[in-house]
Amino acid sequence: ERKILSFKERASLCQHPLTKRIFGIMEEKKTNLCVAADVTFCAKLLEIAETVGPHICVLKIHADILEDFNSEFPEKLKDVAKKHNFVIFEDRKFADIGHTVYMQYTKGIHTIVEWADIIDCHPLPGPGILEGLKQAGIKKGRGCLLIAQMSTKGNLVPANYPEATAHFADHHRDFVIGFIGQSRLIPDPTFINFTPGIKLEESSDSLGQQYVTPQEAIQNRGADVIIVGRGITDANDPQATAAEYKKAGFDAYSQLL
Ligand code: 5BU
Repeated sequence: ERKILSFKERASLCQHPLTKRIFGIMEEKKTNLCVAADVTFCAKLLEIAETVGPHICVLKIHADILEDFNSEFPEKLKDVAKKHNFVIFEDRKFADIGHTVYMQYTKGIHTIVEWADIIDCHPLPGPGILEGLKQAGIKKGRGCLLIAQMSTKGNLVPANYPEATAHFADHHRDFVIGFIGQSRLIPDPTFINFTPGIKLEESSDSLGQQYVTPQEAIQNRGADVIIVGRGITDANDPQATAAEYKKAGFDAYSQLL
């Protein structure tokens, strides 16, 4: 029995061009892997992007941990993204009032809106946060993920928060392209579900991170895209390991078709 729609079918249902594009990349490159490149120097990040580029649909970064961030870096990253056909996700987790997030998105040294295809925000402040981000993002074709749940031990996200988040997304379909969470919020196939906290073996780190396997995330929790950081970036051979995660993720998806 077929449990899900293919990425190709989902691409055809999407209104948002960025969602369409991401599902298209996932179909074409046969990957539902997003690598989290959490490193502190631009050259290292660009090296990871080159290495894992062929195996990913999305590269997730934290620009604010780069010690030598400079205005040439986003251009270089965009070139690698173009070469290997993946999209760039700045995991900024905006969480302030609309006016402030608008400035954080467009100003400062990072000018995130100029280069990040995807950003994310906490829905906690209410609709104003999306209205602020939208003012800058929509005209550039950007998309935003809503953080519905977190992977960390003891997080304070209340049980009814995911439902409220889904409702929120439904009212901002021109900008919200999906969710970050530990399980699928709503069946709607036009939203993409990202899940962090992934390793090939179930484990945890010393600061509250909790990991589940690609198979568990995709087959039991409804993840579309798995986010893998240290499982790949700390491996002896990040390229081979990325290929391994890609296969685990794509096989788990294919088995549901
Ligand atoms: P790791 O090295 O695979 O643990 O990295 C996970 C990444 O996903 C890291 O960049 C976090 O900032 C990000 N993350 C997360 O781990 N858990 C969450 O609930 C959210 C984001 Br939202």
